[in-house]
Amino acid sequence: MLIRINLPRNLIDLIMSCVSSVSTSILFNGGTLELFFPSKGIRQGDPLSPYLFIICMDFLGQLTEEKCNDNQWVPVKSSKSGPAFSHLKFANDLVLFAKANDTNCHTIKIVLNTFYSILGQSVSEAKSRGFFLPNVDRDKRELLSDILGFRSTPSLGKYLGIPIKHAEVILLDFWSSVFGLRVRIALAEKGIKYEYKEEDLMNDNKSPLLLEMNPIHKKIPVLIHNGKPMCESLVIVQYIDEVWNDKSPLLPSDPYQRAQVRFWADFVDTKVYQVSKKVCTTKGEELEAAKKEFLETYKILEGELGDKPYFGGERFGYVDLTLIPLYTWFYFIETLGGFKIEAQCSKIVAWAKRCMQKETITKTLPDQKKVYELLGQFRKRLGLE
Ligand SMILES: N[C@@H](CCC(=O)N[C@@H](CS)C(=O)NCC(=O)O)C(=O)O
Repeated sequence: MLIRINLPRNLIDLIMSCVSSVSTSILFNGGTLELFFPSKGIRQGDPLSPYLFIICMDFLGQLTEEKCNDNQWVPVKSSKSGPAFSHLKFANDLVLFAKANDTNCHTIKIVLNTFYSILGQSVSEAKSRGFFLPNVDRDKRELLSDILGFRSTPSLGKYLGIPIKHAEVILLDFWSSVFGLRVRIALAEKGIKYEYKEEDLMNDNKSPLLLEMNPIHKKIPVLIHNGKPMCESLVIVQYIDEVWNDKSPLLPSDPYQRAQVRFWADFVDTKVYQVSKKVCTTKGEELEAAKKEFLETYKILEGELGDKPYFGGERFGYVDLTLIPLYTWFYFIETLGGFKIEAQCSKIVAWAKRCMQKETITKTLPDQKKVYELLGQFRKRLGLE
């Protein structure tokens, strides 16, 4: 490599004599053992090693620049008129930047292979990751990750020990909202860090941010990703599943299966949620009728669940996520209605308990007793108590 970067012959000889003449001995019981010559030359910590490291990394920079000049590697720009950059290097932390296409990924692979073939070291695939911006779809990510030989990641993690804030996620929500909970479960399933902002819905004191981000419905949940807002829990969950698609898939990839799970999620919204609300907000005969309809609706869901552990089959999926927040109302509904859901819908209760064994669910769902108090307050406000 020293020849390849055109160092003068006498300097190369000097460096190589330092590298190859190194000897080591071990201190043992107060004395030194016999000298030996490490086959790989100098060790980490040797005064010469940082200089050699800088020369090597500079060579990698040269290889990268050559490819950028030949237009085989299109670097990334910080803004439309901003400077283009292809790499960030500090010590052994290396970040390469390129437009997400086949040519660029092939070039990166060639550059890394050239670098490592000359240095005699290979890239650690286990320690390397590909990070893609949200506009790169799932298929393309997979294709490009295959070319690079690295797995893709939704987070760049830390650079020089400092977390890289590449995607800002903010959630406007209300602690017990069955709609907001869907989004929080999806974020937990995907392991996404986000800023949670509680809205004061009880006093109808919505924040200016909520009114600006959801001017149509003025409702939570609203997810703001890199400054861009989106509304409606089921829309948000699908967005999360598409953008952070390398972990815990929520919707199936088959179009027909996707249509099916969307149907059942819609059923939860239009039927299960509505009938649960009816139970919570009625009394007397109306309540009795609502209870009956409630159990009938859950019976339909039990039919869809069949013998599967989850609506998603073997895995917790989109329909499970859509429905499980309503489980937080069960204690209130049972107490109010004076009946046990489990007595008639044991499959649903078993399913809910199964979901509750997942950390992402238990850590997200509020305590049923707290929800009980809140729903009781609602009933009082409605003049039902
Ligand atoms: N269909 C919407 C429903 C959202 C919704 O009803 N949010 C309620 C809280 S649970 C809300 O913001 N209510 C305030 C209001 O109606 O002013 C979704 O799925 O996100």
